[in-house]
Amino acid sequence: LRQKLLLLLLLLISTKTLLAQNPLVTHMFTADPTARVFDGKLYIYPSHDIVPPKNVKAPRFCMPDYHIFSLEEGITLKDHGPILDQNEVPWGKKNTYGMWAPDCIKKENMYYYYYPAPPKDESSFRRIGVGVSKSPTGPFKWEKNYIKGISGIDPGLFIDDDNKTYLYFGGGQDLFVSQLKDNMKEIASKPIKIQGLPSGYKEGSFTFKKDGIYYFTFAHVFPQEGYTIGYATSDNPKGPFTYRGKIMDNISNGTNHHSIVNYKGDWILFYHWWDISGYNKLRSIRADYVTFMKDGTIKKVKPTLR
Ligand code: FUB
Repeated sequence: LRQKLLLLLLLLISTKTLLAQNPLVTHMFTADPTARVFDGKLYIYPSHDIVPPKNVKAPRFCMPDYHIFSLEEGITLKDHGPILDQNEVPWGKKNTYGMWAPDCIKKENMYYYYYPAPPKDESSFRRIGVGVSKSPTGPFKWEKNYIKGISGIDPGLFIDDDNKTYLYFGGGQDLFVSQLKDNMKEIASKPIKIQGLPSGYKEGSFTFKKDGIYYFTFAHVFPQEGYTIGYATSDNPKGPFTYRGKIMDNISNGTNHHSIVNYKGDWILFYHWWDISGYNKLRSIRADYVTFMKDGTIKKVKPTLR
């Protein structure tokens, strides 16, 4: 028993150590981390920045594919990618390097991976595609068409206690939500604008529920400050929400796409910075602990930057 307790203690310490060891991934650039805990195990679904290859005119970000990471034994982050290349998107425009922030969610023992990409029919800046797998790390069976009735970036998923699934998306002055059908591949309701958010550019939303409160968090550009992480709360996943303030001030990271999950009893914020490159288009994912106050508000996170 003593040995087991010691091992448990070591595992707990190493988990904390790992998350304090920012950046979390050093063999490639990673951004926009959506962390998920499936059956007690931590997975990270980020996007992937690269240095633009020769002869490629650098788009705003240069993002060719997706990798998935899992935390093994609470110590090592394992890379399971690439799981989807830009030129394998059935409905996608080739060689656009536009594979922006994804998400993945588990429903009834299946895993659904959502991603935005530029469509070959050029009907929109980004459409949102989905793939399904029996495993959180794939392989995924990719749907032939994008999800009809919505367009935009940054898909974010939330499944409520009653099993209703919501797809949040968008980047701009407004963000949107649609309920999904049980098949997870079609919308059940037309997108509605999320009410109650402050003015200014917003993107990269992440929704979760804690103690009966729906938290809607989002990257938010303050005119004088730049990208921050803001949050709003509601008693309904579709809103209207009440803006509660900032979770993180601007850290000059270019954008501030993030996620917040509870892993082994700790609330953790995953976000990105440019630790390795010194350049905010070649980002690296990181994590820091989040503190909730007794009244449900969130204490501003001070990132452990160097
Ligand atoms: O990383 C590419 C795009 O920039 C993401 O989709 C946005 O959230 C922003 O981080």
